[in-house]
Amino acid sequence: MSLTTRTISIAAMTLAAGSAAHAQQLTTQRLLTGLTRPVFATTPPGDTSRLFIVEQRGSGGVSTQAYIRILNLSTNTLNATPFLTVTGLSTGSEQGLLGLAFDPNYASNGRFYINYTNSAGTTIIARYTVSANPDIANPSGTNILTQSQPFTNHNGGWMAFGPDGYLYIALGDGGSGGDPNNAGQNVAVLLGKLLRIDVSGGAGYSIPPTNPFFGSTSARQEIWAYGLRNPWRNAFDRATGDLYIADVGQDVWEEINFQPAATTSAVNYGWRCYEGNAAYNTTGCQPAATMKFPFHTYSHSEGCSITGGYVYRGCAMPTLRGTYFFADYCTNQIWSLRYNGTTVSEFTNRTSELAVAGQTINAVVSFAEDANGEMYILDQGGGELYKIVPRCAANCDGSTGTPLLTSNDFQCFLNRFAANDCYANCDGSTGTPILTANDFQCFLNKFAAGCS
Ligand SMILES: [Ca+2]
Ligand SMILES: [Ca+2]
Ligand SMILES: [Ca+2]
Repeated sequence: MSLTTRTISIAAMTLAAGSAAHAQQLTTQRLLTGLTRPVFATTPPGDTSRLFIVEQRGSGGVSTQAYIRILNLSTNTLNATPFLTVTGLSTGSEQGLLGLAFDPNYASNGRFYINYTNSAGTTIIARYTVSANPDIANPSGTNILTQSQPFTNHNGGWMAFGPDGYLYIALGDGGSGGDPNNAGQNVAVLLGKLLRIDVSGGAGYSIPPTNPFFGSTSARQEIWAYGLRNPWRNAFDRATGDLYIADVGQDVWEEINFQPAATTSAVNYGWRCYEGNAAYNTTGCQPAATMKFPFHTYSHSEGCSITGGYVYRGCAMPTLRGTYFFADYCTNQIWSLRYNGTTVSEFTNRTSELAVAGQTINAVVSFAEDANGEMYILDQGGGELYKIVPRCAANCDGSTGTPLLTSNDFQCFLNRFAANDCYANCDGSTGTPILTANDFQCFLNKFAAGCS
């Protein structure tokens, strides 16, 4: 069938395909239950078939042990054998295995990095490698960076490689409350910082020469940004390289900070001088004008501990591309917004939209992205993994009126197909070419099935 003929037949079907209107765009699929304190998930670069789920501790019934487990995304099944088992962990509520990052060259060097607190509560960043079996890691790693922790809380834990190929590591202020050791504002220590290191060498790490304190004898050269309390889940926008830092507040304010990709200097995000935009303890502090304040805050009337998410850049929900998701761990609220570096728009509470009858999304400890940019929610309350999906996959134009599906959606699909947009890969194929006549048939089927 030619494209033109198919277009006509598609258009003719718009009259037949009635569907109930739904004003909401999103819902969730619960992919897994029964995980043990899931805390993070990620994938090796370009690996669209698997999601690596980090359990915090208690895996296999052992309190000091954590697994990294592999979910096969084509079958939604977990591998029986963990990818990696980490032992000797500390067991405080904010301790355990906290972070995972795959090397940008993982496909060739098999390297990945984990962030955990050992039995002494010390933060360990360690390098591991995959074995000859792509689903199993070699059991022993090499410590490349350690940081003692004065208190059990505020360990940070997030790690990711930036678009520059350097490893970014989030460290909290060391804990207790109010940053009693003044770590956040002290650039002579690593706590309360975002670090940036070069792990591309044979062993250990080196300092990128473009780090703001490179060559300093008074400041720690690993520091990329400072003035952070407990940056709990940060994210690089995979399209722009902009960095979103969600910093957990002390008593009143939760905050999200924005670092444009072009940033080169050491940005001071304010803690313990400021909590959100409010003065917390300004004794001995630099002027506020030298600090960067969050672009979005919410008070403890709405939550108590922010969980940063990601900027959506996936295929399935094209009208949401560029939308940043985040949540509150305590009140189970999930929000989204857009931020262009100046202005917040489309601020939306997504909580009821993402809820499914009979399921409860609570204790949202992290979001995750797969290699296609589709987004997931890790629910520590039920040990669950949810995927954020369109409520109506054929609603290509993201319309919210009645009816939801119209001829505009066919035109939208055709346009996206012509533009080689991954939304048009309706059948989820992975071969070459990725867009074929099957995708038209698939879209027709989804349209005809309607939406409820
Ligand atoms: Ca701040
Ligand atoms: Ca529509
Ligand atoms: Ca396809």
